Amino acid sequence: MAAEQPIPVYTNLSDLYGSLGTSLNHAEKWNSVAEEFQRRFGRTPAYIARAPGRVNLIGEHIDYCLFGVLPAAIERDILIAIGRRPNALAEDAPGSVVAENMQKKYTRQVFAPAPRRRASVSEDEIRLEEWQLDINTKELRWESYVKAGYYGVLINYFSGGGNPAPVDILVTGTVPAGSGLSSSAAMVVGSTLAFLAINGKLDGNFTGNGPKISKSQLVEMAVANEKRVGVNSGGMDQAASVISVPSSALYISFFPELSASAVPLPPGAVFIIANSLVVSDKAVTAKRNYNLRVVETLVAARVLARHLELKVGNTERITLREVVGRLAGEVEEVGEMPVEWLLETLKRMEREIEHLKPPNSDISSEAQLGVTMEEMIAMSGLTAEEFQDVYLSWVEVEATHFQLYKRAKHVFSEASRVLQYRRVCLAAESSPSSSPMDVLKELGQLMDESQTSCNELFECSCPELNQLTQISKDAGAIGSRLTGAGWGGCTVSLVAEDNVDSFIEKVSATYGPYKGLQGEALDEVIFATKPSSGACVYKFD
Ligand code: NG1
Repeated sequence: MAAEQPIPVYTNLSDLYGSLGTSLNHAEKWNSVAEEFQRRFGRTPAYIARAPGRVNLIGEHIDYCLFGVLPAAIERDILIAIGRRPNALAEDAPGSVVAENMQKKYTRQVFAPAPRRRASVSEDEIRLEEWQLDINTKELRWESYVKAGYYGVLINYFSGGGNPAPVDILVTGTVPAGSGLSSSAAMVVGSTLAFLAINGKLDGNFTGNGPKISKSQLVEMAVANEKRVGVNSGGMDQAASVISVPSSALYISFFPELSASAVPLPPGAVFIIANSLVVSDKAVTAKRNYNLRVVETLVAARVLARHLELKVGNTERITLREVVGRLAGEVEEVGEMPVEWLLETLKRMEREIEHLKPPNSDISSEAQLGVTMEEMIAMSGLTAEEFQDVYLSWVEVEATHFQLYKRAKHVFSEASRVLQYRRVCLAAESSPSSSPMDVLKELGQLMDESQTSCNELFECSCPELNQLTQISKDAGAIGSRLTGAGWGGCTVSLVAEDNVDSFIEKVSATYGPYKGLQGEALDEVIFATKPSSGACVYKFD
């Protein structure tokens, strides 16, 4: 399975470029980071780690409910060149880092992990806390993501002894920040890989022996590492950045465990990313947006489980995917249930969600579908204290009404759309006789339905994203939707190969914020992307 493969380490440029699927512009980028490293640090780097951003084709806000999603890695990526500091001075702290960034606005940073031993705690705790790196989650800076990746390497590989190498690193990247293309996951994956490579840890497991670190192990580390910058993400971004393969989307399922398989995309399908230029700062709006949705979907799961008389522990935070599994009698040890069975159970759930509407109320409009905190606690069957402990003690949320019905309706329908999208792609591959345009239309319709659901039920769109998807449809997109968390950021549109230029031209001329943009500035905000391969490392001689 794709996720169990080792991380590719290339020593030969033609293998590297071949694996990326494209050559020329990639070759230039890799050369320029190596040359710049040489110029700044006086020697060639030992490794360059690459981690791509991702675009989610379909399956929004369902990864943290443990339903499968369908992202693809994009060509835009983060490259991190790294080299041991030769002749490290005696006073150099172990594992100290000089970090530079090719973008001028990100200034040079020097930091070192501090060994931290606390005499009063148990042996286990000493090992876990042995290294300390300051990451201020209230004020994230570019190097915070570098530190987050490094931290995981320190904790996993240097807690039992040994000193990490003092290094110089140079970072460059083309994934726009804060736009739903997972620049943060790419930074953290890239940094984790660079520090693993330079410390000789790519070749073994946590004990330094045994098989090479697998892609799924790197994903697990990167998810844990990203939590250090305060993001409780679902795992889609890191998995897409690490496991993706060219020309395909990646079906990633999270239950009963992380697994990933390539879904070949139909020939002639081009995905165009357009940035709405609305910046949504997830950390700032979390209590009304992202984190509130996480809590609403979790509470909806408990209420449904209670209504369906499924067994759920009082302190358990059951997810909507687990409710579906328990209802269907899925045996976790056997793996994910067959797709048809899952689709059928999802259909049933779309009926059961009626029970998430407010009790005893006469609902005449969608706006009244939410429940108050008191109603929500009563529906959960928990005491107020239990509810607080399980659902509110770890996260801050703010709402007068909680939209359990709408959120669950989005999640179940979106989970079905992912499975249908995947089925259409797989069917097109196995019967190439089907009309290519019909295939694209089926995919486009699922993307459009996803956008409507994100807008009306999950309420994670915004006026600009709605406008941009509409403009995209008018400009010839077969389907168009927001991608990533939403509330700003990018859209992804499915466009037939022959229409790409006219599509970009029309959207650029119509979407207000693009007026006046030309050349590189325009390429920055609207661009076609080919699904690219996942993270890798290049090793210099
Ligand atoms: P963005 O904000 O696009 O990186 C976020 C989450 C994903 C997923 C999507 C919504 C993070 C780092 N990522 O993506 O896991 O939940 O929203 O589908 O929070």
